[in-house]
Amino acid sequence: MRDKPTVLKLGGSVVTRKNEPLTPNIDAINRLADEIFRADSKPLIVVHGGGSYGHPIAKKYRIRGGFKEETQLFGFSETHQAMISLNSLLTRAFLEHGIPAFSISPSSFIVTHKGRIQRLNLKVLKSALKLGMIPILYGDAVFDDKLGFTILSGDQIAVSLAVKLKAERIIMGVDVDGLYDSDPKINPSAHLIPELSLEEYANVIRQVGESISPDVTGGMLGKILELRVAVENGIEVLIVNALKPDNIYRALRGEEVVGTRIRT
Ligand code: IP8
Repeated sequence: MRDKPTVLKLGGSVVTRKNEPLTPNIDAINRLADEIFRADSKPLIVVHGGGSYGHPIAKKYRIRGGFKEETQLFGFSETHQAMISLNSLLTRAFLEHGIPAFSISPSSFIVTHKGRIQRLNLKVLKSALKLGMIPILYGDAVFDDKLGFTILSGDQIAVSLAVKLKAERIIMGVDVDGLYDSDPKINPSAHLIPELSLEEYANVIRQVGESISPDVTGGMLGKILELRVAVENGIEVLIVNALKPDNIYRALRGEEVVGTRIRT
């Protein structure tokens, strides 16, 4: 067992079917559980996104913007429950594939300030890691000391944990091959950026920000903005397509894999 942990983020568009409400991608979940088991890379923390579980409910009740009226309380709780359901599916699949996974609910140990994580009590997580367990967390509906409540993305959790625990690397499992110079879902001649240094960050952010369509901006642009802090802290980031078989296995093993590698 290495001593520096790896943080693996599995995107919501990987573990759910993004356009079908409350529909998990069971095939992907089982395949990823098998890859994580075979890779046997510890210490490991897994964080997953909301996809078609958390996002539609959070949007319907306008949870991200904070508490405004009482009916939202139901939406806040429903969003959290949807994420618990998705997390249960993943945790169960992991256990059945021989991974000693342990589910940890972010809203029970994180309170944000205007949407940002201020402090983290890492006691529970560290105890699980010490025993050789694999904590599995998720983007969640959390309490916020200014907004009342908000949505905390799995990306922010992954980066925050990686920085606090001095992780070796963050592997971002997404539904595209990595970071492109424009949106590959719209522009067929978009180029994959295989390597990115901190120096090139500003340029790439400008380029990606200008070229990407507004509805996906939150996606990849939000991700690389969030990941910057990790890179500044010397943590290597690898963005790979987790829908392609064996990519996560190879990334966890440190083997060659198509994707975008970001380092200082
Ligand atoms: O999919 C947000 O996490 P993300 C999860 O990582 C919810 O942005 C609750 C919508």
